[in-house]
Amino acid sequence: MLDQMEATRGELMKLVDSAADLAALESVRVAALGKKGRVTQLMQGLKDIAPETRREAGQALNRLKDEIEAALTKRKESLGEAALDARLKTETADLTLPVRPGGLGRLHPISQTIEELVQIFGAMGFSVAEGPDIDDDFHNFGALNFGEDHPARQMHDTFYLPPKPDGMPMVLRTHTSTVQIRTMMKVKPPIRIIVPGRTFRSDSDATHSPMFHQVEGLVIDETTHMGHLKGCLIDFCRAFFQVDDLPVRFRPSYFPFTEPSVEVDIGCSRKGGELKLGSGGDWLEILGCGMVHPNVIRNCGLDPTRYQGFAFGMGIDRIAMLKYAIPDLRPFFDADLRWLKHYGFVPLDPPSLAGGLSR
Ligand code: 2NL
Repeated sequence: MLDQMEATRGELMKLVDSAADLAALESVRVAALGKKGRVTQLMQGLKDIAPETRREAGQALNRLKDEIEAALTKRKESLGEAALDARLKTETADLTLPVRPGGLGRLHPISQTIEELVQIFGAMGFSVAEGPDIDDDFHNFGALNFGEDHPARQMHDTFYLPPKPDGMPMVLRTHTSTVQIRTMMKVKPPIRIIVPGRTFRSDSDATHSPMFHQVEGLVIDETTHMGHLKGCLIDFCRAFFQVDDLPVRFRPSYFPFTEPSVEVDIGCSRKGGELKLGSGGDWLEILGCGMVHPNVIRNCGLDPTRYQGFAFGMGIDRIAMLKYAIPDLRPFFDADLRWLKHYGFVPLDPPSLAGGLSR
C-alpha cells in the first residue's frame, strides 16, 4: 500500500506541475481527489487492509491528500497570475491618444442650459434642490396661497391623479415650487436654492408642450429685500445671455405666491424680423419673480415677521430657445438624432464661468 501511495504521489505531482492552464489543473484535481479520483480510491481501499497497518496507512493517505491539495493551490495561484499577466498584456489602453468627441453623442440643449444655470447661480451661493414629479395638492397649490377656486387648479390646466387615501388630490407638479415648499418646511433659513426640473400642464401647441422644464429660485433670510432680488436677477440675465450691458426692466405683475410680484424683461431689437438680444428699443419677457408672500412663509411653518425673501421662476425650454436661436419647441422632445446633432452640445466642453458658458 505504501509503495502504491509513493507511486501515486509522484505521478500526481508531475501532473499538477505540467497542467498548462486552469482548466487542465481542474481535471488533475478531479483525477486525484474527485469521487473516483486516485487518492479517493486508495482511501476506499483502506477497509481491505489488515487492522494493524490500517491506522498508519490512513495517516499516510491523509498526508498525501494534504500535499496534493497544497500543490494544486500553489499551481492555481501561479497559473492565475500568468493568466492575469497575459490579459494585461493584451488590454493596454493608450492614454496619449486624443479623444474623439464626435463619437460621444451630444448633450440636449436643455441639459446644457441647466448646467449653465447651475454654474451661474452656484457662483452666487445657491445650491440645487430636487423633488418628486408627482406631488399633492398642498405642496403644488395650497401652501402657495392659491385660493380654493383659483383658475390654475382647474382640470384643464392641471393633470390630476387618483387622490391619496386621506382624500388629498395628487397632481403632476405644475411648477417646481413644490420643492421650495418642501425645503422651507425642512430647512432652517438661511435658504438659497435653485430647483430645475420637469413640470406638467395640460397644454399642447406650437409653443407649449404638456411636459416642459422650469427653474425656480428661492432665497429666505432675515433681511433679504427687493434690492437683492434685482441685483441677483440682473446679474443672472447678463451672465446667461452673455451681454454685459444687457438692459433689464422690472414690471409690476401678480402671482398668488409673491407680494409684490414682478415680471422681468430684457432688451432686444426686432429689426428686419430678426430677434437680437441687447439694447434695441424692444423688450422681451423672460422671467417672473417677487418677494415671497407672508402667507406662504407661514404655511411652511416659518415666522413671516422674522423671515422674508424672494423667489423667481422661468421656463428653461424658452430661455434655451432664445439663447441658442432654436425656432421650434416641438423637436425638443422628439428624440431626433439629426436635430440633436445640430443643436446639441459637446459633452467634453462643460459650461463654467471661468472657461466660458458655451461656445
Ligand atoms: C414664472 C414665474 C415664479 C415663483 C415663481 C415661488 C415659489 C415659492 C414661493 C414664492 Cl415656494 N414664489 N416661485 C415666484 C414668482 C414667479 O414663476 O413665470 N415662471 C415660469
